[in-house]
Amino acid sequence: MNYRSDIRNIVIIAHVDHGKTTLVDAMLKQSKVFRNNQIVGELIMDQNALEREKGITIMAKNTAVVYRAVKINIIDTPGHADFSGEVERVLSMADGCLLLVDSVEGPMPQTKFVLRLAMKMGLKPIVVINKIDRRNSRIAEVLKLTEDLFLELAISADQLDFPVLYASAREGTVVTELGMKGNDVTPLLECILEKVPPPKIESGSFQMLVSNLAYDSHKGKIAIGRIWRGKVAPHQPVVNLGADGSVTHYEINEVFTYLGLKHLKVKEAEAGDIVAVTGLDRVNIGDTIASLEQTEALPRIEIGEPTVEMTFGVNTSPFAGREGHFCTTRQLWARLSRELETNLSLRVQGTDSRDTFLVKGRGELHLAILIETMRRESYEFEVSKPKAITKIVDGNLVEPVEVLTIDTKDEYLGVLTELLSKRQAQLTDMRNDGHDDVRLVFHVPTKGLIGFRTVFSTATHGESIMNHTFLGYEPYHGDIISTRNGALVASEQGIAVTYGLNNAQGRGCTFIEAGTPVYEGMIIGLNSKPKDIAINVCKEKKKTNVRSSTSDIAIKLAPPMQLSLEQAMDFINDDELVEVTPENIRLRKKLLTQAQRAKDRASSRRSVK
Ligand SMILES: Nc1nc2c(ncn2[C@@H]2O[C@H](COP(=O)(O)OP(=O)(O)OP(=O)(O)O)[C@@H](O)[C@H]2O)c(=O)[nH]1
Ligand SMILES: [Mg+2]
Repeated sequence: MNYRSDIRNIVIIAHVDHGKTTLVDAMLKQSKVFRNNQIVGELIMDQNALEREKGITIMAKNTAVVYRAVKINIIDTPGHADFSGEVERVLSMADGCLLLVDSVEGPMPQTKFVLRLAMKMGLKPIVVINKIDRRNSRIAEVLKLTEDLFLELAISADQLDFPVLYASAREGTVVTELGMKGNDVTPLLECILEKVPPPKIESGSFQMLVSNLAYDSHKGKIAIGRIWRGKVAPHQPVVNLGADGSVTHYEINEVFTYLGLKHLKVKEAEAGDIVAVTGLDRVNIGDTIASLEQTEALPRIEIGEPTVEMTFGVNTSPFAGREGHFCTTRQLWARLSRELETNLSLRVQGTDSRDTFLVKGRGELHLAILIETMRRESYEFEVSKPKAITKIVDGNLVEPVEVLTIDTKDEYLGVLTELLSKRQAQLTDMRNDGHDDVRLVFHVPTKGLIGFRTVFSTATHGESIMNHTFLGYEPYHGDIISTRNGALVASEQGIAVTYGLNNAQGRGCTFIEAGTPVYEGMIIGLNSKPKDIAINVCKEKKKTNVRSSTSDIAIKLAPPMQLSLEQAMDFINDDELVEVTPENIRLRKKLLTQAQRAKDRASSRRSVK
């Protein structure tokens, strides 16, 4: 067995926001991959529009820096639990991992989740305690907790022998001992060279595992992955070994390697390196590309199962087709099928209705990001309330359960415990920092978390942070009864006017402004009572000849509560839908007319009897 001493492959893993992408910034900036006058900004790798807007990484991405003539291939991963599939997909490319831990927050559920994966893959870990510049950092304690986590998760003894570095990714500094003054990230680069094993090279001819796909309008599909054996060059004949055992012949078109943010076109790449190749138009993630002489497939990538599902259907509202370019079943299906190629933890299946598909993902955010992306691409469709996916194991109904961590203040303890107990959550840990900051840890079924984020941020006035990570399956605990109030539902099609909306505000709060087109069955607000009520928001004030003393006073409406896509998904009940178009997010009853809804209520009453 040979090694390639001129390469190291590392993946950066951590809980959300612990500073992975910022640390990559620091490595890129120090390795001078930018021109001196180039303004590069922050979170350079988070290039996707939604990543920039939300300030989170959604997709795992490759980059590389050169240090002392060694190329370090770096894979940045998302820390949000909903995108765990992205981490699972890329781990096999690396030999080592940088586990980042925030010096204040310490190890969080997702830290444990990703570290467990990395240990299972046998990656050599380097611990980086990050954000040491934070005022209330508790570095010694965080290190102790991290060591405990390793004791729990390490599979072999040598995994317990990990180096620890201290970083301020934002300042671009890393030190090996606390108290040292940091200048740059050199200690990190040195540590990677020294501790991460160089890639092993097996003898034999070309073999690579596809871990990612990209598209280019000129080059077509781009397959990205690590070469395990041999060499690859442009125009080389290869076979692609698919999931179903299929063997397809291709000729490699171009070969690229990474450097900074660039793809470098190369004449040849060798085992141990991470490359992007073009010319294979039917390749999928998990496939092996191999030479004609040795057509052996590598083990496929294992991805965790989805936990949340919802339907995506053709828009059936009276406003269908007005705002989107892509509105048909065929277009919706084609788009979802395309998504399946790269979004590995997503599943799509048909339903009883040919215009509706069941889409399954790793959490509400995973699905919300897909919906938002499609709407920006000018798709128009309707989605149902997200639901936790139950399954039958050994004849028993089981459901997904998660660990929920909440960082909050003492004063919200009561309200949070009450809200969560209704959602079948069990408090498993509670830590007070001696002041009024508290960390609560719960076990909660996924179904109890659906719609919880909105309630949570209202209840704690936006002053608390929640995170949840998949734990496993447990016997079904029974249904959770929705406690949402009824909806204010438009009773007629037209344009909402101030007078009509003012009437609606007498019943509850409204979601739309005067001048908004509405249709019968559209939800325009939240009732302050449990039942739905239909209201004509297009109704003008009756004109009379008699002037009353108050008639000239303009009505002042309270500002509408405008729901974001995620809030809308959280808000709706099972008999409701969210209509998503490039321009609007509308809420509606599934059954649009009052007559249909009355009939449905009557028949469900009968079926209960
Ligand atoms: N004070 C301080 N803040 C930091 C440091 N490193 C990162 N941050 C901040 O922490 C926030 C999150 O940083 P990111 O680099 O986006 O974190 P991430 O781990 O990539 O997050 P995800 O990809 O969404 O999981 C940003 O506001 C950073 O500016 C640090 O060393 N010190
Ligand atoms: Mg990131």
